[in-house]
Amino acid sequence: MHERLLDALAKRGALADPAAAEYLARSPDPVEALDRVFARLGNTPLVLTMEDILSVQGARGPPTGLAPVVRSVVPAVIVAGVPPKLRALERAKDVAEDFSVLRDITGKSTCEGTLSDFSRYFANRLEAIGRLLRTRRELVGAVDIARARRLTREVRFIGMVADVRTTRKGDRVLEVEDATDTAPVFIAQGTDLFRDPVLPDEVIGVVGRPTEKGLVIAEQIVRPDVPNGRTFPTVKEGISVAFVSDIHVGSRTFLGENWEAFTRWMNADDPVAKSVRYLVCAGDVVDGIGVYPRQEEELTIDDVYAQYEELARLLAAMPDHVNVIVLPGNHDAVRPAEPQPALPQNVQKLFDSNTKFVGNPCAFTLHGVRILAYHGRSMDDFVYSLPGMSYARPIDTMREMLRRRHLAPVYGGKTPIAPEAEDILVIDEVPDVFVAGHVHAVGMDEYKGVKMINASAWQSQTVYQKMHNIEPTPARVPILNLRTGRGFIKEF
Ligand code: D5M
Ligand code: ZN
Ligand code: FE
Repeated sequence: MHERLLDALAKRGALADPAAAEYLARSPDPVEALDRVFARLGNTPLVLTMEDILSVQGARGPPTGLAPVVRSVVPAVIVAGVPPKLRALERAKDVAEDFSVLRDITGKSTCEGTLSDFSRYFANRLEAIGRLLRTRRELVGAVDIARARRLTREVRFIGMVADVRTTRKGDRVLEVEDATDTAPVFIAQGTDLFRDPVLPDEVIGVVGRPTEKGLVIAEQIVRPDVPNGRTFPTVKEGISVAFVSDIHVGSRTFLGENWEAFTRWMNADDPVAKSVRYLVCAGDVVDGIGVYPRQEEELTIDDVYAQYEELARLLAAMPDHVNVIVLPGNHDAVRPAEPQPALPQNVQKLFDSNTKFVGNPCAFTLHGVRILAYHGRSMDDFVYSLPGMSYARPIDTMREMLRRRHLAPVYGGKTPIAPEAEDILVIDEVPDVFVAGHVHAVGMDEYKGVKMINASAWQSQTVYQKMHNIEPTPARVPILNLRTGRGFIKEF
């Protein structure tokens, strides 16, 4: 949505449904248009709807500056700034816990990092994503690469991208590999295919024409993607889930006062706050020690256990009926290689029983809603490797992960990956909600029925971020109502 419009809505403690938001965003000056609607409405509604806008346009016709009505083709997406209708809310303390872990490496890690571990890992990735690709209409009749190389008609095959290179003329060649052979796949510059770059180690489907020289000219690159037509599950409990990330307790730049404001709100007599039954913490819950050079200069708590103790104290101040789900990130006290197991017992024992510890990534359900939580380290690789990606727009990289059905496709980049027997970084089942953090920017959107949330941070701009021009949007909490599937972002 229009950023200034979002800000203006937030400043009024407000709220617009998707159609109204899109309608306003299309006017030449959305903020002015919003102000005019509010002025004519008299009092600010909880949720500004299209009906509200139409009602103030009345017989006098549209207020100048407002674009003609455009029927929204956007499905009921989550729109930042839209708290749920009151009747959708229930008191969380009256609702029993319903949480179960579906997929998590904790206690199941087997890899030792040997060469055979690596070949087994990549074979598993190829197999798992290959299985998803084989259901695609475009790949019916796909053959293995050894066979494809002997054919002269149009070929279809599935493989892992072993290499991406640019020719002297500026075209692109992918080396695509399966267990039988490797094929060079040619993508001409200036084509639509060229504008949708392929990452190293992605698993893709190729539809193309072999040339006499042994190249395959790509006609289509097929991604496993998310199937169309997904809908949010039906949940009878009107409870909410709040998402936070990157608390970085122990850092000088930890935003303690904002966190306190969040805690106060959670304990306040607010219908939305009272509906929050779960708090998901998507990693980097403390700043850690020795994570980057000279980190000690930026710490207020220079002992990692003391950092977790402080976090435990902060979480204990949340209402008793709020269950907290904590996954680790790259600053936390577990192995950095992904998938990361849950924080160790000696850390867990510092917390009360309302706090549950899971691995990174972790797929779990809350009241039947499938949630995929991932700290998001691989966003560093996406921003580095994919033109158009930015630290300020994590949602874009999350969409790219969903299209590729993999959380961290690039091996050997900034994201350390452990070669486990099963590649659980593969998004095998499409989640209803996909949450990440890491880049300290808030975001909420929807892609083919999957709600995507980036959970902001509780750390102001660090020295590193200042040097790299990364502008965080901290102290914002995306909150999702499980009954309506709608979310909004609350700023503290
Ligand atoms: O990372 C917070 C943000 O800062 C995220 O956008 C990555 C960026 N960052 C911070 N440190 C580094 C290094 N050393 N390399 C690359 N990118 C970095 P967080 O992990 O939460 O501190
Ligand atoms: Zn962080
Ligand atoms: Fe991080």
